[in-house]
Amino acid sequence: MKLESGVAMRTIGLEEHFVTPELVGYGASSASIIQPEKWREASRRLLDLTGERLAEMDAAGLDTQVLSLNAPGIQAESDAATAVARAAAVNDLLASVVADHPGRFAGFAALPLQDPQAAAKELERAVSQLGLCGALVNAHTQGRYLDDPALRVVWERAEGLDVPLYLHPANGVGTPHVIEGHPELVGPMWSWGTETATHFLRLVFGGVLDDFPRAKVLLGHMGEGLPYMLWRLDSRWDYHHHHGVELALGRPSEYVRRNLYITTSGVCSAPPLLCALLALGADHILFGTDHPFEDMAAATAFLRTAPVSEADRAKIAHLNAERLLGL
Ligand code: GRE
Ligand code: ZN
Repeated sequence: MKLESGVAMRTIGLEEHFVTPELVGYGASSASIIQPEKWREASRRLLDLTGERLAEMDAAGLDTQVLSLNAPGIQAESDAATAVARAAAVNDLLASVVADHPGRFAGFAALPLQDPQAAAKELERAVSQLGLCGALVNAHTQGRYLDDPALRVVWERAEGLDVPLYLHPANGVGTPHVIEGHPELVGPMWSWGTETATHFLRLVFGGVLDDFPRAKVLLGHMGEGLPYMLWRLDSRWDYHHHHGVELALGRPSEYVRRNLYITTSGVCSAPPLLCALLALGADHILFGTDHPFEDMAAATAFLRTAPVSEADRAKIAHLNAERLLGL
């Protein structure tokens, strides 16, 4: 994108969704929570990979999209063998799109977590052979979150390959009692954020980040509220019953600062960005647009004009992504 000064700054978006004709059915749960005409439009744009999308990227000044399958994606498949086959196929497709458009696209793999060993192998193949730069996981997989002991093998592989796992929201299992009778609270406006922040906290309190201290976790939507909560997490952890849980680092905020990287996806607002900068530091904040659910040009305009230093803007726009994803 072009800065106010006229200087060009490479810009990389990390939450940039797509879907394929074979996999559109998995999006049914998202379809039910969006206004029908908005969903029709989003569905059309999700299916476009290199037409209108590239033109929109050019217009918005977005150089590179790190593509990911739209939520809930492969996670919604109930048959493990089908999940394994479809994840491999969609990762192959991603690799070919990336190869055909040098510099314009990178990709996060889809993982068939229904079969943990196969998911670990697919992550290895996606990174080592296909050149993808990590994986994106949409909330639970058939009720299982990433702190499940069976999924340690996936963290072991991610840590070994030094690639991040991006935890993206999706509908939870069932409806929390507090939300019952309020379906308008289900979705990206509210429940997805608490669901996904909680997913990260399961990794902290479930011991994943003690077992894999070099694991790198990405959250979108400015960290799903976590940067705002650090002091309170620590103060109340020091006060309340631990139920036998021990944290090697002592306090929950230590894991957020060490293992968490966040993106600006879907949040074009200075106060939460400044909070995240103060809470996590500029090295842990990356750019994302949440295409096609948010306006790409509005996202780059926000990045271009956000009240941060030019050094921090460069980290958020591209330097952190280049380092974290090896771009
Ligand atoms: C998103 O990724 O943010 C998203 C969806 C589906 C509907 C709305 C939305 O995946 O914001
Ligand atoms: Zn998204």
